Amino acid sequence: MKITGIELRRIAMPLRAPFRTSFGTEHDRDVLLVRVVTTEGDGWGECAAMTAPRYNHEYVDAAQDVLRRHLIPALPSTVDAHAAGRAMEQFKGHKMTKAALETAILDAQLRATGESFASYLGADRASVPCGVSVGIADSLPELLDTVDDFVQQGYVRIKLKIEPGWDLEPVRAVRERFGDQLLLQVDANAAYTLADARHLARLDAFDLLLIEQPLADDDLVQHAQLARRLTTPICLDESIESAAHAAAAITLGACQIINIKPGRVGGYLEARRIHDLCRAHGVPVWCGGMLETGLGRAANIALAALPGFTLPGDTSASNRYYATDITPPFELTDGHLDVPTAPGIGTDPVPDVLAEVTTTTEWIAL
Ligand code: NPQ
Ligand code: MG
Repeated sequence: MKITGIELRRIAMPLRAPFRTSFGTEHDRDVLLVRVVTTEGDGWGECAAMTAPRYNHEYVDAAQDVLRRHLIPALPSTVDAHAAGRAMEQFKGHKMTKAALETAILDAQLRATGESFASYLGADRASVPCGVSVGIADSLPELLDTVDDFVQQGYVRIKLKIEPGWDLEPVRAVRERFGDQLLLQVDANAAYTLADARHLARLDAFDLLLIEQPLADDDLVQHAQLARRLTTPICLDESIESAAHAAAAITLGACQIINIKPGRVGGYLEARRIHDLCRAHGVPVWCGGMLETGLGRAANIALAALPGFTLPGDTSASNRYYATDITPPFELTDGHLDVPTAPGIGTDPVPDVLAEVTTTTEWIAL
């Protein structure tokens, strides 16, 4: 497969409601889309990076810059996803950016051979159960209304974003209102330190599925120390950027569960390696989310259908975040989303919608 050119397209997607986490409040999603044009057809990839380097060090302008200056020029003239991955290894970091390019190439390659992401990755289910991530609210009544709405919509698991000052009370309120049967977990996005261990242990009373990324991303050893002081299982998100990190975290006892986001770990090939490693070690995994449009969402749903994804993911419906998605919307049926079966990622942008949200396009001829 030869790439003739690559389009870097920036789109601005207004969020239906602001999304607040321990690292800030987002009102719009500024997304970089990569479209590779090859001798065999096109392929799409979506970059998970945010506008500002708050979740991790990556940000959208940096992603576009490193693609243009380094990653795209390093691609071999004949390429597939594995060859692209190898060609990009010489550059440090920028996993979300590498993932977007690798995904676009994998999409083109699979569309050309007529195979779906789900089939290629090894999915064994036709639909996946979905959870939803609930932002930090202004008040407990507001939070309970929001959670109630998601429960009514059929989400099978609720994740509450927490931070110091918004942790025990919201969890207690949701447990009291919705009962012990509700699958409930929390995500701190690295907002605590080991000095908070005694406080975090008070969450043990609420029978949570897990606590996600309580401590700093580079603090595997302290996560292992915290794990010994909690009965609530620790799940790592930001800390895991590769299969090697996953192996280290498991060996150290830094986590009992791993959140796999293909962007964060450099693409679907590395995501599958982490899945395989965790499965071999009996470590449950689930698919995280980065407020993807339908393009990123489609591929994530395929990944979430692999056998080791034994916990519901943040693979919510399109309308969780967007009034109008750039693809036909993913809609919940009985708390599940259907895994796309068409070749490649299995969906396409709607041209009119895509044109409407596009802010810039850059064409790089190869
Ligand atoms: C997480 N996602 O699991 C992330 C963090 C996150 C669904 O909770 C804009 C773009 C805002 C990406 C806010 C969920 C975001 C974002 C939070 C990702 O940690
Ligand atoms: Mg997280």
